[in-house]
Amino acid sequence: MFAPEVNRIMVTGALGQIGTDLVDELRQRYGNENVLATDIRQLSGHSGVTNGPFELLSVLDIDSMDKIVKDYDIRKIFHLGAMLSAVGEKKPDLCRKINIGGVISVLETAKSNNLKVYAPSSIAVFGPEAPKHAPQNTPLNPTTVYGETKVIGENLINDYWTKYNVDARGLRYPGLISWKSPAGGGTTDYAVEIFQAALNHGHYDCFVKPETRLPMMYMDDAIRATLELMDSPIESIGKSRPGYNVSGLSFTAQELVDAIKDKVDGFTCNFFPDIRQKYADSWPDSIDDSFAKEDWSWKAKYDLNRIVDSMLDNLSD
Ligand code: AKB
Repeated sequence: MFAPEVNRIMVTGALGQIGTDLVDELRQRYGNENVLATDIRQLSGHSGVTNGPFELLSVLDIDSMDKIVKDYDIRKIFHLGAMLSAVGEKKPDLCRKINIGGVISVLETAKSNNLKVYAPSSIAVFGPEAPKHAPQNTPLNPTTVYGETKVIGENLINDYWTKYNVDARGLRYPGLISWKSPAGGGTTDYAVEIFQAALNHGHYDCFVKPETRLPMMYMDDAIRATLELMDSPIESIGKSRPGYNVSGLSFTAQELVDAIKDKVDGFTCNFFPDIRQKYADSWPDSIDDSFAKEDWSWKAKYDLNRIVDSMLDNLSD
């Protein structure tokens, strides 16, 4: 079934926004049959990961995870199964359970099967007291439950590395903009939804204020950052291993609207801030990623114009 010489990879949360793009890239690099997509949702004909193996898997079901890892001879896990901020604040108990429990399942499975792990963190680890240009090292006092789960996830990665030598790594993802799969349940989702709305309706009702500035990144950059981090030799990975700051760009909601208006004739946007404004306000405006630059030579490629062009092109096809 598999090519024997390749390190087989498993992705959790493979049907989500990041998973869809990551599985695609991994399968192009290593062959469809060497990348196992898993998700708690059933694979449908519409999802982007139908071209290779798939297993239904709850990230809380550690026995099934262990069995699948053994059955498929998995050597590396990319753990993307998680709940995002907006949904997480509505269901805090479930958010803690899935986000913390999922990381524990993956780290335990990695410990007993000697696997390498990627488990992402987020800019949500920062709280309102952190500097607005967020440094790598600053006290982490998030005010969202989602942010708390990401801080705990980073601590768990550190723990399993120092105590059990599990080579797990993570990035603090900013808001991610992509077209292959819709975003869902996050605060930064407006920066994705707006493109589809602009093309389909010429109008978007935005749920944050026009002056809201957040760190953002195009998915191509995020996938490249993920794989560059994971492919870096262990000696180059420093103390930031559980959550490297990675910067793409930073813009306000109004700046995004203006950039889309330049390309979509007649596009209009109204602003009706809701509860997600509060989560956005608690996060930094931009990110200092000098540790990622120094340790493994990180550099983003996409600016706002390039993102807008690429999003509109791909969504119009
Ligand atoms: C969210 O909005 O919840 C995520 C994140 C910043 O981690 N995109």
